[in-house]
Amino acid sequence: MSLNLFEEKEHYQTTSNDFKPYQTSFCETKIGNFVTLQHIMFQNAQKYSELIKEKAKKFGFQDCGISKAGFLEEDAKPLENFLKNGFHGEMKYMENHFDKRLDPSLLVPHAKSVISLSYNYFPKEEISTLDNFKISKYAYGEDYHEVIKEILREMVAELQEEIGDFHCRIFTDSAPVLERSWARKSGIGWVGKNANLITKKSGSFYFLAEIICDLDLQYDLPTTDHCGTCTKCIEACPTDAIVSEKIVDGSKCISYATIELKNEIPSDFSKKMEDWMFGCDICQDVCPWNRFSLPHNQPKFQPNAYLKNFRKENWKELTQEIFSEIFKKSPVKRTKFAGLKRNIEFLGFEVIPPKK
Ligand code: B12
Ligand code: SF4
Ligand code: SF4
Repeated sequence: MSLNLFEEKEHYQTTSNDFKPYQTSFCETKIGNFVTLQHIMFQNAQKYSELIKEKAKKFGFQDCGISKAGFLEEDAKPLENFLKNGFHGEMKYMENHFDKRLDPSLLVPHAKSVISLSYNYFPKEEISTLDNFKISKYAYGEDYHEVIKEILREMVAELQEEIGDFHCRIFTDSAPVLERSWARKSGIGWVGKNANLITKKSGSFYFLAEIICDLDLQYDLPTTDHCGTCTKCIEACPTDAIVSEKIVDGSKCISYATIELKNEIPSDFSKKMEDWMFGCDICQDVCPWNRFSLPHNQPKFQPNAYLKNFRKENWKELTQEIFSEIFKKSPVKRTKFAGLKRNIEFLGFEVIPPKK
């Protein structure tokens, strides 16, 4: 609609020499309408953005930032290089939808805005690592895909009640969306040297999610990078998977080997796993910004009694039945029983000192 009014304005400018009085007043009214409409659109964008951020807080999101949907120019080359170098290993899905990954309007028709959200998963208490295999903090409780999507659905329903119907799709690690790039663009944090998105006030132990919608909104600006001269994550990574600043060779990452890889774990990982049986938190645990992480308050992310009490011996005796019981709703389901068993067997019972 605004485009039509804009065309009227162009018409007024090019034919202004032979105007008859009544035509002038007609066009002036149109320009007046155009300015008024623009003003209303601006006010709505501001009002809706404020409302979205209020709702994000109400629904428990840690941060919310908004970007204009469009082509992610700066990220095209890093993504291309990531794939060219085979850093995705056997994650073949990463090769699909290259264009959609860089431009959400190809994924969500008429997309105008990307609302990025972060959801804290930092636990109050860590599971003991004494005589135990390690599991990444993000996998202590129920599967975040389910938990966050449910929250997003409720949040969108409330927004639609107040704003009126708008078209949108919700995502969390569930589609070809460069989630860290959008979160960076909308100022939630910066991409650390460990490639994770980091926020000054809360570190990096949070999930990312998006609402991609056809609303015109008010857009946020990226924040600054606060890694400085620190290189703790690069030094601590036991497999040297952080090949350069902000670039992780996924195929070398323990998270990939224990979760994504379907085949045998390559011998290159031998004696480097530091007892991680599902995921890896090393490059985040050593990050000074994670001193500011505060515990989440999502009951569904609490570990169950098995996870709290199991020790290496128990994991070694794990059966399909117990696996199904412990990980009924957990993201660990992704590896299946055979995958977790493979990881545990790979780790064996060696005690490997952490990398200095
Ligand atoms: C594939 C994948 C993996 C792979 C590959 C990791 C990787 N670095 O790409 C593996 C299995 C190894 C993995 C591991 C983990 N993952 Co993962 N993963 C993904 C997934 C599905 C896609 C990521 C992707 O597109 N990678 C391709 C590269 C090119 O993209 P990128 O790293 O996101 O993009 C950055 C680079 O391009 C970088 N960059 C590099 N050079 C340059 C240069 C310039 C100029 C610019 C501008 C940018 C830039 O900046 C981009 C962001 O702006 C996302 C979900 C999603 N759809 O986005 C989750 C996601 C990134 N993972 C997540 C998590 C939590 C993890 C783990 C911490 C889990 C764990 N504890 O085991 C680890 C962390 C490992 C690490 N240090 O990165 C979260 C990250 C949350 C956060 N705070 O950042 C995400 C967003 C899932 C979610 N919805 O919460 N993951
Ligand atoms: S998650 Fe672990 S293996 Fe992967 S980059 Fe970080 S420290 Fe390295
Ligand atoms: S450990 Fe240091 S270099 Fe790595 S992400 Fe954190 S601040 Fe940046």
